Amino acid sequence: MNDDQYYMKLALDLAASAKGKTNPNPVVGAVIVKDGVIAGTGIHRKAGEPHAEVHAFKMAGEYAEGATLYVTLEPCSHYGKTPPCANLVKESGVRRVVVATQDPNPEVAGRGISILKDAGIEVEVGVLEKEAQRLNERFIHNMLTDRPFVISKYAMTLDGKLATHTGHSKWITGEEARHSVHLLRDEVDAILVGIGTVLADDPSLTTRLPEGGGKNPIRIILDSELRVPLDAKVVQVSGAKTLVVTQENAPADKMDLLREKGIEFIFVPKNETGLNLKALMEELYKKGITDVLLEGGSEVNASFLREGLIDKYLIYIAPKLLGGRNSLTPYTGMNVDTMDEAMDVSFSGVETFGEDIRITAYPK
Ligand code: AOF
Ligand code: ZN
Repeated sequence: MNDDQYYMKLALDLAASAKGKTNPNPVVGAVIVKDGVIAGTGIHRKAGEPHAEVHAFKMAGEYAEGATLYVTLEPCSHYGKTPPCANLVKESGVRRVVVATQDPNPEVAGRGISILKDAGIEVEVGVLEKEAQRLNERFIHNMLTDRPFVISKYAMTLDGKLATHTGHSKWITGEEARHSVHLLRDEVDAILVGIGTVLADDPSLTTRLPEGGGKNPIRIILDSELRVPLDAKVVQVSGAKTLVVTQENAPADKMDLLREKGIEFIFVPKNETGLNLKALMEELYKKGITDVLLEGGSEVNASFLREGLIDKYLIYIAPKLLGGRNSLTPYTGMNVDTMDEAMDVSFSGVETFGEDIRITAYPK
């Protein structure tokens, strides 16, 4: 690892510490180095608050003169909730700027880099670029598609089952794996499940961390026939907002009773395969939802897969075998006839949680 990579890695680690806390903004870290000494560090902590560079320059003070700035995302060039960082960098006196990756925000998209170059600052782009893009995969996806980033998460046995043939599924994975799921819930804006999962498991879909704290994502229930029971935990357990996705002609009296409980509705038209999920995703993004943890069941998972709406897979695998001719698998509703029609993914990593493993994968 050379010096540039070393300091960029530090900036990326700083940025990563704010993952899930900056939505809809990206995570960004900045490090200012003068004569081989770190003079300033900064993290963008929350949308609406100062950008990473602002904190780093505040710390560096006069040491910024002639220094190198390492920043994980191109300094911004626009007036958003905060003024352009490129101007601040230009006036700081830094001699060199190392950027991991360009900002995909159409309001920036290279303009920040141009401002710096035009000011005679030496700019290098692309140091640890892949890592920086992975770290902001959610933000980049939002900017390019105007849709939330969808993560398909499920826990299965080593023989690919989500439950026994009787439907029993508590628990497939152990405590450590389940804890990691609560950390995920704390990071995302929303969790989405189908009504089948609500009826079968009655989950509360809240974030429960033993160390306390944590934020509850919005609970989204796909329920085209409005079958959600009034005594379901997603209705009764407070502390998290619930959005029910149904059709405009759903029974008004039941909607009124649910509204009294604080439930909100999104109306989405049906198409041949069920609710129009692309339309739903666009609607959710307009409401400010930037990422969705898709937590099943296997029919809803299959609908998202068929529509090409899954952006990442987090697959927990427990060292257990269940068998069962008709036991559910993660995407039961999808029927592929021949191998050449299979959905291809690429594995990107494997982690261990107690006795379980988690595979991270992306669509190919
Ligand atoms: C940076 N450094 O630390 C961040 C940047 O509304 P604002 O003013 O906060 O602007 C948000 C946009 O600024 C965001 O969409 C992205 O393009 C950029 N974020 N840029 O130079 C930072 N967080
Ligand atoms: Zn900025």
